[in-house]
Amino acid sequence: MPPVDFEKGITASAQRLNGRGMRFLIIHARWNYPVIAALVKGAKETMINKYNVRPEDIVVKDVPGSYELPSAAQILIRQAQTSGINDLLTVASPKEGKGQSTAGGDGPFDAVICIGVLIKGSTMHFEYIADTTSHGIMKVSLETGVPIVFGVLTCLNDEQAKERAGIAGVNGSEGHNHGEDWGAAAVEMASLRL
Ligand code: DLZ
Repeated sequence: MPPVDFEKGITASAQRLNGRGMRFLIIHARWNYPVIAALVKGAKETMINKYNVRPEDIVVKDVPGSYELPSAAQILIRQAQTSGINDLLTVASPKEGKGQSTAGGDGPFDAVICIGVLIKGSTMHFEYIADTTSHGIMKVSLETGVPIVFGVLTCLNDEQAKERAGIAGVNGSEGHNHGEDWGAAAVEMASLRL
């Protein structure tokens, strides 16, 4: 049988997506921060540069670790559904600075990206956190009706994490920044809500 030629990873959507006026929340863990920072940057830059999202319509919040992502998502989604996102912008992540929403006006989030990096250690922590976090994120998404992109890397070692964040590893390979895919997925999922 001849070898099958296929593109690994995500194929671009056939839709023409435009994120202008949409509001997004990125919540990221602070564990394994250099990798996290690259992933958050990849997601934000893709939304802004490829999908026309206004920087001021992306709220970035941080939590201690990946385990905290689902509960933070639920709290912030509900807060925005009740009061809009402008109150959240005044207390945005210190690393990101304060934003101001003007484009889409105030209102709920159209999609959320939860970003974390889990690296396997010598105990069972990794398995428990990965399992709980992935199920928790889906549960919050289904309960709130807001799409949440699963931006949690579950890696066996540091090199795998760096490679998936587009950071050069020991062999010089930069891999691919998965944050870019998550940014595109957030805009595509938000477009379902229009
Ligand atoms: C405790 C822990 C461990 C061992 N490893 C990671 C990790 O690789 N990535 C991550 O995001 N968080 C880790 N944490 C922290 C937990 O997610 C959580 O913050 C703590 O257990 C407190 O609830």
